[in-house]
Amino acid sequence: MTLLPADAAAQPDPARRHPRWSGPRRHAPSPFRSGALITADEVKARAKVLGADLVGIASAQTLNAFPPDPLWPQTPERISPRVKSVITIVQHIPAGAFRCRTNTPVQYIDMLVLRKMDKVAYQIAGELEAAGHPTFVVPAQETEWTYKRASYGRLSTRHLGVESGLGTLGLEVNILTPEYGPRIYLTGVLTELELAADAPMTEQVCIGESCSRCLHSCPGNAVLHFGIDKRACAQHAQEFGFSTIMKFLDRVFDAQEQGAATETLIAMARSREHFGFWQGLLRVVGSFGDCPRCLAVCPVGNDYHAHLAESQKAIPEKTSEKVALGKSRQEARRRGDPIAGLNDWNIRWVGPEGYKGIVARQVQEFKKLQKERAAVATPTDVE
Ligand code: B12
Ligand code: SF4
Ligand code: SF4
Repeated sequence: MTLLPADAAAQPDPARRHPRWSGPRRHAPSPFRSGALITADEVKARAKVLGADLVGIASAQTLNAFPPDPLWPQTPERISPRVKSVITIVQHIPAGAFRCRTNTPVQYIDMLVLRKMDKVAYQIAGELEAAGHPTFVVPAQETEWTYKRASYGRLSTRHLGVESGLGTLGLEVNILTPEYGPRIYLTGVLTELELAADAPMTEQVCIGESCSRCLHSCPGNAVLHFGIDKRACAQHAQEFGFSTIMKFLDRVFDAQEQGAATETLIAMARSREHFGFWQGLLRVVGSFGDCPRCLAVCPVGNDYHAHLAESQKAIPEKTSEKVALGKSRQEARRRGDPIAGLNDWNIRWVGPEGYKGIVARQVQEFKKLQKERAAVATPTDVE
């Protein structure tokens, strides 16, 4: 007689499941066994099977030794001294959303991308824990009230990405991956399991000052020299974010104090701003990720070469002032002027070797691959 697990009776017959059933057990069962050795390669392979687009591993020891801003250390240690490794999970934003007339499709799909990423991270955390290794996920978007006036997350997931060997920070401090440029979201899975860490890239992925397309496209003039003016960015990136809520409430309280009539207050509540908050609560749209311009125009990544090169070639926001600013920064770097984003501490995440033509190499390889594909295409393929 075969012994069945206790909940076997409750399980539906696998043969009778709907083929498109998408419950949590749709994937092959976890490969991790309690007491057995689990390697970094196995964890990465599993994350890919679960749907991660890219995955890398950083050592908690290194992350503790190199906080992005040492005055406000965003380190695993501050969350739990027991964490040994951080698995960085990346989900790319489909390029199609960047080909539209408005930003709304990106705003909506961002939310779906984050949802998928969280599911992958949650699943891998559960599987490692079931194999005996306590593991959890850090929030990918929320910030911590006590860190730098709530502008910092518990960990900087971009820096996790760099330390996990997945890319380097660009001129606008987005992390650029060779595969998808900056068009990604990232999260971190923190585990007490010791895993071999990936080596960070030493070559700068960002083309740098001679490109400056992110600077040209930025509606808020927020792109600094390997840095970002957060306040200026947030006005576009978070149209209905926390500071907009505060400004709205200030106006309502002022009006109330000045004895405004009930109808006036109701009219204020019927405003586009108030509607924006509701929309944000409902679906996140509007409360973050509103402005995708620096993501859309960055020429790094095969997704750009395949789908965006033509639609994003012209940058309507480009002005002669922005071009001049880019040039002056290029000269400043050539002269070796002190640049905060490239100082001895920060250069680690930008790529200490400088730009060595990764994007040009990528374009060549991409074109070669396209030619090969065209050559093997059968008549049915091209019909
Ligand atoms: C708060 C936040 C914002 C804020 C502030 C951004 C910021 N740079 O911190 C605002 C609203 C502006 C914002 C905008 C955007 N964001 Co945002 N954001 C976050 C969040 C939640 C926390 C950021 C954080 O903790 N930063 C940490 C610190 C280290 O960043 P920093 O101060 O810029 O870093 C520098 C300082 O440390 C500086 N430094 C400062 N002081 C000192 C002092 C010393 C002594 C030294 C040595 C260094 C130093 O050097 C660092 C390197 O430049 C993260 C998620 C997360 N948990 O990481 C997402 C995140 C960074 N955002 C993301 C995205 C996609 C965006 C937007 C594109 C959204 C959009 N479409 O509108 C824009 C892009 C803006 C840009 N170019 O940076 C993605 C980034 C993906 C990518 N490819 O990089 C993230 C990682 C979310 C995610 N989970 O994937 N964001
Ligand atoms: S998200 Fe928009 S406003 Fe912010 S840096 Fe990028 S282009 Fe500028
Ligand atoms: S647009 Fe150009 S300068 Fe800006 S991050 Fe991308 S490669 Fe770097």
